[in-house]
Amino acid sequence: MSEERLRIEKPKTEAGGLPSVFTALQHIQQEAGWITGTRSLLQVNQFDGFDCPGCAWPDPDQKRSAFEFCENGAKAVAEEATDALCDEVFFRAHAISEMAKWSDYEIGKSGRIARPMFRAADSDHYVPVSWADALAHIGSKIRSLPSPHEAVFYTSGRTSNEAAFLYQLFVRRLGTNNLPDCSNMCHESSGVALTETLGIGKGTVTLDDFGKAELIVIMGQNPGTNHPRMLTALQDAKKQGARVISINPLPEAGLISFRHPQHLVDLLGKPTAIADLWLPVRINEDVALLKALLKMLLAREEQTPGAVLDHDFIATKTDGFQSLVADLKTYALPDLIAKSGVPTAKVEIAAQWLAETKRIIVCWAMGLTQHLNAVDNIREIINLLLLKGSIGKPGAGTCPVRGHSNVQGDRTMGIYEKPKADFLDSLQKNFQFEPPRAAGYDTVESIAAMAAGRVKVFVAMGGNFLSAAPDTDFTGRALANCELTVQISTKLNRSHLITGREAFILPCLGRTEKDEQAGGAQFVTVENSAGVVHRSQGHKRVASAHLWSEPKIVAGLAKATFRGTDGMDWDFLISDYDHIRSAIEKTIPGFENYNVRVRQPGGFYLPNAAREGVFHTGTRTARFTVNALAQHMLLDDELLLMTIRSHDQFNTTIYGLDDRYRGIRGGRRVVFMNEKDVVRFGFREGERVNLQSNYDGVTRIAEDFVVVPYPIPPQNLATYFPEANALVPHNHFARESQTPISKSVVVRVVRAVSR
Ligand SMILES: Nc1nc2c(c(=O)[nH]1)N[C@H]1C(S)=C(S)[C@@H](COP(=O)(O)OP(=O)(O)OC[C@H]3O[C@@H](n4cnc5c(=O)[nH]c(N)nc54)[C@H](O)[C@@H]3O)O[C@H]1N2
Ligand SMILES: Nc1nc2c(c(=O)[nH]1)N[C@H]1C(S)=C(S)[C@@H](COP(=O)(O)OP(=O)(O)OC[C@H]3O[C@@H](n4cnc5c(=O)[nH]c(N)nc54)[C@H](O)[C@@H]3O)O[C@H]1N2
Ligand SMILES: [Mo]
Repeated sequence: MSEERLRIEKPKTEAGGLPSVFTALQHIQQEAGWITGTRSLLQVNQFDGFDCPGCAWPDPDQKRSAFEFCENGAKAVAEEATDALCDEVFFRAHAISEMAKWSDYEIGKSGRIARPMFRAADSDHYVPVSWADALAHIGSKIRSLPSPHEAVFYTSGRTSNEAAFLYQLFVRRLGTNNLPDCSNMCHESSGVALTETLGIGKGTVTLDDFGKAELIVIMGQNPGTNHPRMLTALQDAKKQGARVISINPLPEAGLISFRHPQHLVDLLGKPTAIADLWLPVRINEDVALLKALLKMLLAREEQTPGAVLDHDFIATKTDGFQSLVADLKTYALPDLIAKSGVPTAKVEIAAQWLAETKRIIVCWAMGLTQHLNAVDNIREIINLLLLKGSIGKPGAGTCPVRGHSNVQGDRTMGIYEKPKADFLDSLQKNFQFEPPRAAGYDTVESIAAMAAGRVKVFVAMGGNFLSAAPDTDFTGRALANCELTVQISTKLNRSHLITGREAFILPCLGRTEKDEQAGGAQFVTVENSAGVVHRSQGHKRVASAHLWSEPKIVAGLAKATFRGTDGMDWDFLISDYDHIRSAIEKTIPGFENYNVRVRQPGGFYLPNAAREGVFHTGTRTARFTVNALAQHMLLDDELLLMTIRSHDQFNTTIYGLDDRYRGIRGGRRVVFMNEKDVVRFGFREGERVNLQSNYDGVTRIAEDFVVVPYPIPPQNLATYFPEANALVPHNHFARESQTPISKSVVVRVVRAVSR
């Protein structure tokens, strides 16, 4: 992509406001036209409408306004509701090798995929294929594999509960747990740490808790861009007197101040300041910072015994406190603070606020989960909350802010390569088959297995595996090494262009569209970040008559694979999704009376023991843990790179080329660098550079980035995902959760030779 139009402006200090309104309307108008677009927008997050395909931020339980969406939700809706169509004429006109040269932005603008398409071996074109032929071909290929473990079934987190449940049932009936998902690259580290320490892999807070909290800490998360509706919750919390601390290498406009784009008073008056305190931590030094804060809390407790820690909670509900105290004694406070990079005075204010409050919420996202020691990051947060007794009471708790709108629900439905025995027992009992017990491949293991030829068939329920996964070239070769790749998708992306020897695109309905099955119009259900299960129903006319719903596609795959030998009535299940929900109800605890409760406005909460102060861990108590500091031995010319999202993208879907809040216009190949490093390396603003990483003797290069001096800690860099994924080694990932190290890649920056 040419970066000739790139403009660098001053970063903004305010999110929302009129520019949000204008941008939202512009995307809607350009993609879907005024009438369809506006009609769709008015159904977002309404009780009888569809769940926003953007993020997983919860909706208010009771009162909803007519406008329960944000600027970026509007972009997500516009992206799907586009009237551009990627049909057989399009595929005839464009060879696959030609499209592979387009930018992600250009690929995404091709429109909605209109019908099933097939790429034959050695062909450079997709051609139309009927559903019957496509499914028969895929089914026979899967059947012919010597072992079911030679197939991998990926899921992205937009898939509904109904589709996800059927998908895992199909895959396990086939005989494998090869069910990697986007969560492996996302909040896996949170799930692992939370399960170990609190006995549940999900967060504990509800939207209501924000109004009751005294202190909200936001770590490694950029809500102004990625969860804009969270700013409303923060604004309300602040009106109730809560303080907000942001812990982030970047100042992030949305955490500085906010004008609610739908409140006239806000648009005309003063914006609400969001973070009362910003701790500019160095990339991946959160453990050092948290340890410093823990030490300061213990010191304050010694000065005023009983005033800082919740001894009662520690004594009755936790274990491991003494080991934590002993470990903290081995560190010198000044060393920890120096390592964190945060000025001492700021750390002291944070410690004081933590000391004097009792109802604390900690929110976090990808800034903590995508590092070698990501699980440690989250365990250290738990240490903090446990010291304060800030778990299992109103206005306090954990808030891992989820990404995809149903990523949490997909896990609840069993999309997981390491399913629990209870879940498999339940499948066995209800569906009369012997489910596979051995763990399957997660995302990074799937890549390695495809590269090594151990996996021959790759099926993706949504997502864009190639661009989302680390190590783009390696992952591309791994996919190309497969005999067959199958993508179930709404829109064209790079994973359709780097394929196995043969490839299919199976086009599906999106969230916004009407879903008619034999039993009439259907709705699906999803689970948000707060564990609320609710319905989602699109009302828009389908983009093409050839589209199938995701549940119908899964049923089609299962029927074509088993050809009746599995004794399952897949047609019955999909004729009315109530039947799928009844099957879920029988299999998974917490879904009692599913079909009735999910029809109530706003749905229902799933049980969450940790929220009630009950911890299903090995010891039946919440667990303090001892974690080591991050170790980065950077050479003088090495820097630590985080790959982050711009304001104009949803993961690998690029809505536009601006990152308005950070002052970037008209381009994406930028690298944010501390002013001192710019000078130290002799670069200038706007200069073109290449980024290089080197792991285990393998050099990876991403070319042609523009240097942008920026308020980021020294020796730290930021650039956008997915452009920089080529630098992320596929075989370096978080210990315990195997999440790629996308937020701490060691790189060198070298001047690009002018062209
Ligand atoms: N509009 C929009 N919404 C989205 C998405 C999208 O792409 N676009 N993606 C969705 C998905 S799947 C997800 S997972 C979420 C992602 O939501 P976020 O996690 O907010 O996304 P990132 O842009 O990856 O931002 C990471 C933040 O962490 C900070 N950070 C990076 N490294 C560190 C570190 O070492 N320590 C600390 N303390 N901070 C660090 C970065 O400066 C940045 O502010 O958003 C979801 N919502
Ligand atoms: N370097 C780096 N890499 C990262 C990250 C990072 O921060 N840095 N973040 C990671 C994270 S948090 C995540 S969650 C992953 C995201 O990984 P994925 O979930 O695999 O990627 P997405 O870009 O969200 O997928 C977009 C595609 O989904 C399809 N799609 C959209 N809606 C639907 C639908 O309703 N049904 C179906 N079947 N398909 C649909 C469209 O074809 C679209 O092109 O990326 C990860 N990769
Ligand atoms: Mo994510």
